[in-house]
Amino acid sequence: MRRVITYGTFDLLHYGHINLLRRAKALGDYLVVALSTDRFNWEDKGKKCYFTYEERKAMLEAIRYVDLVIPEDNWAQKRADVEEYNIDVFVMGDDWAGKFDFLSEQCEVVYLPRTPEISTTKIKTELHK
Ligand code: C2G
Repeated sequence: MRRVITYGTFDLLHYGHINLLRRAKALGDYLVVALSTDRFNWEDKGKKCYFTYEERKAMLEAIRYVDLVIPEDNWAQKRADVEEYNIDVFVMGDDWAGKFDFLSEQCEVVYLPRTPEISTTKIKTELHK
């Protein structure tokens, strides 16, 4: 059983997120999503989410590619998560390319091309017009 993990905020869930989750799952048999908590988003990522952690978690759990959702509460938990969840593959969109290469001592590290043209920021901006 190849176990995959990815991290993110996944606010205003859109097809770019789904494309990432689909490709991440295709790299293994079991996909863990570490979902940024409201505290982590606001205090460490400067992101104010539209949906709460519980709402974002419920939406992710409804996606066929997602097997488990865990909280991401800090930048430093990735090494421990990889060990705790017996992760074989760490996946992120390539806007993070290179940033998590240190994990390659513990597991494969894969950066997937982002889906162009869509982002939560773009959705918010265009809806605001
Ligand atoms: N993504 C994508 N294509 C888009 C938008 C997002 O492939 N058009 C990917 C991102 O690259 C990321 C995932 O979807 O891998 C989640 O995106 P965000 O919710 O924006 O995650 P982010 O804020 O980058 O959080 O510790 C890591 C951070 O928690 C990552």
